[in-house]
Parts: sequence; C-alpha cells; structure tokens
Amino acid sequence: MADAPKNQVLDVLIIGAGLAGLRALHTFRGAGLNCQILEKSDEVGGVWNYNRYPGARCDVESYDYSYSFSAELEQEWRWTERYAQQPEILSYIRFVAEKFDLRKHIKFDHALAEARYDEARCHWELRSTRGETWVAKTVVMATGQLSKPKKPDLTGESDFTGEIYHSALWPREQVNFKDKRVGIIGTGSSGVQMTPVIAEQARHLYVFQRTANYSIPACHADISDQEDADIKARYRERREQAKNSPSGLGFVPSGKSALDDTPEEREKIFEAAWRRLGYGFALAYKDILLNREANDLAKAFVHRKIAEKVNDPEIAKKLTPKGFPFGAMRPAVDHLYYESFNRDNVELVDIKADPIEELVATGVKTSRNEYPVDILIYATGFDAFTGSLFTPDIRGRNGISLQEKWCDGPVNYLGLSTSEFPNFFIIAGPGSPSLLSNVLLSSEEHVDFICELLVSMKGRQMKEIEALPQFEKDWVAHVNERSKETLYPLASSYYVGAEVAGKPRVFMPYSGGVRGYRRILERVKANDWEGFRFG
Ligand code: N01
Repeated sequence: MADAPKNQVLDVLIIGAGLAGLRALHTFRGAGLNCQILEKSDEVGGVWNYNRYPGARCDVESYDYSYSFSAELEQEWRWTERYAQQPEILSYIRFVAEKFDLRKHIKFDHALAEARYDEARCHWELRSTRGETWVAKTVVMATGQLSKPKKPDLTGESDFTGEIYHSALWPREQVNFKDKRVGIIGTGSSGVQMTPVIAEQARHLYVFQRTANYSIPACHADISDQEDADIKARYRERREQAKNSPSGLGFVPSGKSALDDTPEEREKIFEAAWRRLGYGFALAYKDILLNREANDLAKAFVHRKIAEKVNDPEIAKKLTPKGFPFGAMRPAVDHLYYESFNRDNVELVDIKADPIEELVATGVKTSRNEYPVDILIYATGFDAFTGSLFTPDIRGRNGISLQEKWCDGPVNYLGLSTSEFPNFFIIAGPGSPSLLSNVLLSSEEHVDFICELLVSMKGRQMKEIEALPQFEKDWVAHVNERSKETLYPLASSYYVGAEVAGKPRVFMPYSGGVRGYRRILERVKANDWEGFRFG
C-alpha cells in the first residue's frame, strides 16, 4: 500500500463504531492516544444500527446493558423498559456519541478492506473498501461477534417475486406486513422475537423451523420513576454485583444444586426464576449448565411450560427442543412466542422433516409442499465470532493472514491478542467471555485492559507489543478445558462453530465466567503484562 499517508501515523485505528468501538475511542482518547474509528455504515451503533427488525430488543436488562464508565451518563439517561427495544438502544448510543463528542473521530462509510503489518516500521498500513489509506501503530478490532449475517443458500432466490429481508440487514424504512403472507426462516433469538410482532400484523405467517431452541419469557416491564431512582441511587452496587456474577448479568446463581432440593422446592425455585429472570433462568441453580441430571430437571420444567402455552399438542411437540441440554445453545428470551402458535394465522413448518428445496416465484417450496409468501425473512443468524474478523484481509508478520493463522480455530492469548500480529487487539474476541457474558461489560473491561497496555508500551518507549506463542497455546488449552466442565459443547451451536459448514469445530467463548476471567487479567497486569513481549 504505497499510497498510505505515512506522515500521519495514528496511535490507534479502531474498526467499528458499535458499543465497543465507541468506548475504545473515548477511553483511548482520554489516555492521550491519537485515534480514529473506521465505520462501514453512515451511523454509529454497530449491530443495533443493523438489526432493526420488528420486536428487536436486548435480552440483558437495560441498566446492565449500558456503559459503566461515566456516573454522569448513568444518571442522565432514563431507560423506559426493563429490556430496551432496538430504537431506544440506538438512541442511547447516539446520545453517547454526542455527549462525548465522538463523531468527529469517526470515518463513516468506510469498511476495512485490508491491513498489513510493516515489520520494519512497526506499524499497520490499512485500506478501506473505498480505497482510502491509513497508517496506525495499533489496530483494535471492535467488529463484534455477531455482525456478519449468514444467508441460507437457496436455489431459486432470483425467481422469487416477493420481498426478501435479513433480520440483521433490516431496512430503515418500515416494512408493511398488512395483508401480506410472510415467511420467517430461522427460530433463534431474532426469529423468536419477531414472530409475535409480525403475527399481529400479517395476513398469514409461516415460521420455518429447522431446530427448535429454548425460549424463556422476558417478563417485560416499564420502568417506573421510583424504580429508576432506586437503581440510580445504588448503581455502583449494581455494577459490582454484575462484575462479580459469572455472566456479568448480575444474576448470582443459587449456591445450591438442582439435585439437592425436593421436587416441591425445586418447582418453586424454577417457577420464580421463570417469572422473573429471563436469560438468568439458567442460573436458578448453580449446576444447570454443568450437570446433565440437573439440566434434565430444568428441561422437564421448560418442556412442561411449552406444553401449557401451546394449545395443539402436536405443535407443542414440534416446538420442544430435542437432543441437546437446556441452555447449551443460547436460549432466546421472548414475549408471547409460543402463544403465537395458537393464532389462526400462524403456522409452524418443520423443515427438518420437510426440508426447503427451493424458492419459486410465489414462495417457498419444500419437499412436500409449497407455501405462498409475499415477504420472506431470513432470521438465519451469523457467521459468529470470526466472521467479521476474517472479512478484511489482515496480515501480520511475514504476510501471514489471520485466516491462515486461525485455520484450525482461533489461536490467541486471553481472547484479545494473537502472536505474529503485533499491536493488534480484538475486543471481546473468541477465547474471552464475550457471548457467554454481558458482552458490553466484557467489552468495557477489554478496552480498559488494552488501554493500560498501550499506555504502558508508550511509557516504556517501546514500539511493539505481542502475545507470546507459548502463552496463547496454553490459553487455548485452558479455554478448551474450561468448556469441558460445562454442557455447552453438547449442542451444535455457534459456540462450537457449527453454524457454518466447514468451520473448525472448536469451542469459541471462554466459559470460566467474567469474574474468573477478570482475575486472570489482573494477574497478567500485576505480573508486568505476563505473556506479552514488548519490543
Ligand atoms: O441467529 P441464530 P439469531 N435453513 O444463529 C436457522 C444474539 N441476539 O439471529 O439451528 C434453515 O441463533 C437456524 O437453524 P439451525 C443472540 O446472542 C440477541 O436468531 O441452524 N434454517 C436457527 O434457527 C443470539 O443467539 C438478541 O438448524 C436456518 C436460526 O436460523 C444471536 O444473536 C436478539 C438456515 C439462526 O439462529 C443470533 O441470533 C437477536 C438454513 N439454511 C439476536 N441457516 C437479543 O438480545 C440458519 N437457520 C434478544
């Protein structure tokens, strides 16, 4: 990249203006680093800018899925619902961008195309998809774990005469479902969230389900002024509780095993968790995600709930997940999902039993039937964890690409740094708690850690920082070991790379919990950045 403006060397180029990238910009800038963000969209927000589908909302409570770095911001922003909807989260992110004057350091409409490490100069040369170039001492990837949408590969797509949308590339204009026949392919969190909302608007809705997943009622609620005041008065305490909980969600698992309670006591605990905890239902007992027998008890409870909610026993049976432990695939958190199948205008199509063969001009053709649709929605998820990291061509020492280095799965240290790629960091990358945690909390912790590391490098007048190969090897082994203590590997999910054919089957996130992970980061720091080499 000979045309790079070599006279303007940034300290840090951050990729992505989502929640993680904006936090990185604010923090790095505050530490005196000269930085900029490259953002592929014309707006801040990352996934919350793209996932505008009907019913989209966060399944982490609003007060926990928000920045913790500014007490003033915490007090100023007023959340209206326990689980914020996408427009409210996007408004919050825009508010943060204005309040901290972040936009002036964001280059919008530029996706990273290429990044090359220049070993002689110890810096990165980067080019956007629009051909503009940058030089930066350090690159920080804030590109998210679920940001590369995955489409089903259906023949006949060009013959289909209706409209097609992907949940994660939703248009800004309102999609009108009135009097329309709609098909949703996919029953993960996105499909589950949009189903009840679209069911109310459409003439007819087909939900094409390949794998039934678990869903827990969200128990949405508005936030009263009193509740807002109470939470704000004790916000620090709430943050501490979240930081010290295994998931960063603030739910502390009961100290008990599900096997230790009598059936009556267990029923009471499950019922209370089902009615209040949303995603935290999995933490009603300490061993639901660790022990098969305990998990079976939780499963039986949820299966019973599904049967109670769905009038037709045959449909209830199809909606009941089979073949993997409860929570091993990330459960959805819903509002009236199962109840939607009691409506006359909603039909569940089991595409495991009757697979989709192709799209035809008027709709979806399965091996046994044809379903006429005017609007087809792909709620088919993402190439998770590595999809967004492999989209640009990133090359470290000796021209090795990240994709080549990670051909058998992510190899990194602490989920944020990989050898042969000096001065290159990933926020909440594979190998860190990321998607097994409140990802905003985990991202903020990574930003602070990376910032301290960069300031330390500058203070030592060093030009390079790089993970040591032995430490990353040990870290990958540790991530694998920890995963074996859990039931997560027992489902074919994106946690294990099963969502994309041909992807290496390795366990992606760190399952040791955010508190345990933070202790490791603190130890690394206390031991003078153990596992990193300054050069
Ligand atoms: O994606 P998913 P998602 N033909 O991968 C099916 C977060 N999130 O967008 O399992 C037919 O979970 C696939 O079936 P199968 C959250 O972390 C959070 O829903 O591969 N079907 C599955 O049913 C979540 O876990 C929130 O058999 C195909 C579905 O599509 C993550 O994002 C909201 C198919 C994909 O489910 C991803 O959720 C939304 C094909 N070719 C998302 N390919 C909240 O905060 C895939 N499927 C609440």
